Amino acid sequence: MIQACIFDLDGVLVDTAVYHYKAWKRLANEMGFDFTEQQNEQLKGISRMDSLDKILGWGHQQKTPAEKEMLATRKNEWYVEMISKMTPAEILPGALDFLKAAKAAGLKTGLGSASKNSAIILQNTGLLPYFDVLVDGNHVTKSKPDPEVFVTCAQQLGVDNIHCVVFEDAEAGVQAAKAAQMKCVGIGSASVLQLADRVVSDLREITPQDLDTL
Ligand code: G16
Ligand code: MG
Repeated sequence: MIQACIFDLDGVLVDTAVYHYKAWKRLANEMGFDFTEQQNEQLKGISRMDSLDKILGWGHQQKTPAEKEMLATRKNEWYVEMISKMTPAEILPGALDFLKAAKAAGLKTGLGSASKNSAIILQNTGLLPYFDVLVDGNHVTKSKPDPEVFVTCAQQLGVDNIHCVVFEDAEAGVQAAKAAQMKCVGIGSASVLQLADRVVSDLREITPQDLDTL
């Protein structure tokens, strides 16, 4: 019996990947190289520092830990400037209705995101009141595919892992959910999210009542 829903943020509730891409691209361009939107796919769901390491690798750049800190901070300032202007219009299709329906069905709700900026995004889009618990990049030490973010969220919700469903758009996130022995609904392409129990294009395609059949 499913008792709680744990949502990833970027790619599930909102599309912040476009802002991450713009900010990382600006940083790469300043260093004299570029990367494609297809390469950007590999940054979805992974932490800020892991993203920077990948990008520096693509540009064949060697940086010291202190330089990396500075670069990540610069990127984050540009990113925060963009997400500060987000509005409820940017909530992905079906996400708000699903959250309302989950609450109405008596399910607990949590956020399990790699982002250290989740609170401002939820605040600006008006999604914050729909969450019982927020666990994000500020509260965990290990990134997805490690299950830490989802396990911590379930603990704070007071629900056993096996009674939780995770909603994820990234392969690393689906792996994290399965490593935590949780059910997982993949948002996106079935060929990428093979480990998910069910894959949908967006949250319009599923209702809380469907979750017990996963
Ligand atoms: C999101 C994005 C990732 C990003 C990560 C960290 O994860 O998908 O691309 O690198 O957050 O974000 P920040 O730089 O804001 O801490 P999720 O888990 O919400 O999909
Ligand atoms: Mg995501």
